Amino acid sequence: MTETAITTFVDGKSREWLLAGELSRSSYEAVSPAQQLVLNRVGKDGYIVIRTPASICEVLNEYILKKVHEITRKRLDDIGLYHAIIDESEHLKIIEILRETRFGDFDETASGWVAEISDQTGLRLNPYITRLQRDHIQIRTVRPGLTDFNPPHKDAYLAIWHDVINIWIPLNYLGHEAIMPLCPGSHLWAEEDILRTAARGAQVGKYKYNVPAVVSYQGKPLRMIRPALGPQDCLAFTPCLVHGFGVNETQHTRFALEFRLEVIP
Ligand SMILES: O=C(O)CCC(=O)C(=O)O
Ligand SMILES: [Fe+2]
Repeated sequence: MTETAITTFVDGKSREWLLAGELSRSSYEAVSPAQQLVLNRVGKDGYIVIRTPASICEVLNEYILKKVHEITRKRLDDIGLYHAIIDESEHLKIIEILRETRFGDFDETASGWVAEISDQTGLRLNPYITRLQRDHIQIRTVRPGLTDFNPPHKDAYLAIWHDVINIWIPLNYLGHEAIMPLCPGSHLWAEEDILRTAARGAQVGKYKYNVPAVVSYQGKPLRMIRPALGPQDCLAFTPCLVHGFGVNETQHTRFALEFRLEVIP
């Protein structure tokens, strides 16, 4: 497989990474009526900062500590210290299990979160994603100094995400250096100016990704920024926005929650 050295900027600082996968110019079908509602809401940047719904961080911190204990019998008080006590084989088991998290694990509390996000975005939202035939609530773990993060991507290249809004929530706020990077306005880029892999066509290190990796725009490296988020904030963004490459430049493990909500036209 072809391996290409890619340069990506985050807040003006360049980083090199190796991508295994074939690259070609992008194309994309027309946005769905549901996605059009998201685009109307997120404006020219493609994302908005909203307040994190009450109790999410608390409930999810508890949930992670409990799962880590169930799987490894190790007791952790602060999820930020995860990397210091969990070894690689335990980590692989943990992420496998965390991948199976569902809204149902949080009962009625999760409906309250959806209602708060509906209120703040002014969109009618439903956790059940018709094209996926289930809900999507995913805990992402990025240990400091490791390549646990996904490559820059647009989730909307996968049809299952055509009708959703993405919500990204830091579960342990570690300041600016742990916020997920994105390219403001990239949802408006002409597709033929984007170079990317196909679905299931990207491998970075030992990880393979379903979502296509985006590597350049108009023949130039991506210039990503970490948006300004305070401790009580989260991001609501269109899946057509280029984001990811969440290098963790802190000394702690960064846990974030991503969930996707279907937009009802
Ligand atoms: O947490 C990250 O760095 C990536 C999250 C992501 O790709 C998403 O929320 O869609
Ligand atoms: Fe994503």
